[in-house]
Amino acid sequence: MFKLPELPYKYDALEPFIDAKTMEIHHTKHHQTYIYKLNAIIESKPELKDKTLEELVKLPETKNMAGGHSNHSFFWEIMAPKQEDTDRGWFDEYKKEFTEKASTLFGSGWVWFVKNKDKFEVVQTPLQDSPLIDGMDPVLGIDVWEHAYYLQYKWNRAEYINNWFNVVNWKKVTENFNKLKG
Ligand code: MN3
Repeated sequence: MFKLPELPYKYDALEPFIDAKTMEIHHTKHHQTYIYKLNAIIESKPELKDKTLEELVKLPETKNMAGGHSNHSFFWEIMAPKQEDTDRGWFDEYKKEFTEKASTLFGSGWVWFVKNKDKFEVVQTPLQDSPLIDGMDPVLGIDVWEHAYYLQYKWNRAEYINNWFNVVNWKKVTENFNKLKG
């Protein structure tokens, strides 16, 4: 049985860039619902009982709910209250493409900066598809489902994306990057 992980900060910690209400609903309703539904599927199919989350994101019958759980668990960890002056120069060459792909993704999904085989790249995934499905290792990723920003930003996804960079946990994602860079 999977359980909702606690956030490493308070719901209002990312204000003014992401409002407390959005964070609370996103965590306690959206993320929690993926977990409830994932657990229900597993309960109804004993053959899934011993699968890891990384395996479940790849299976047709669980990929939406397992991906929702996996993606959000990752997402909470790569955000943090605004930090001063963490070195993020390594991301400069990818930021424009990341922003473009996040702005133009049609419908609901995610945009990721990943290591894919031996190179780093920016990729979109539809709905709750996890980058792990294709064996990609995420460094950072943004949720561009409307539930991630609509209360505060309404239709203005571009403004959400721009502001979101202020609450990226640059210390953490720089660690991710350095680890994958090898
Ligand atoms: Mn979401």
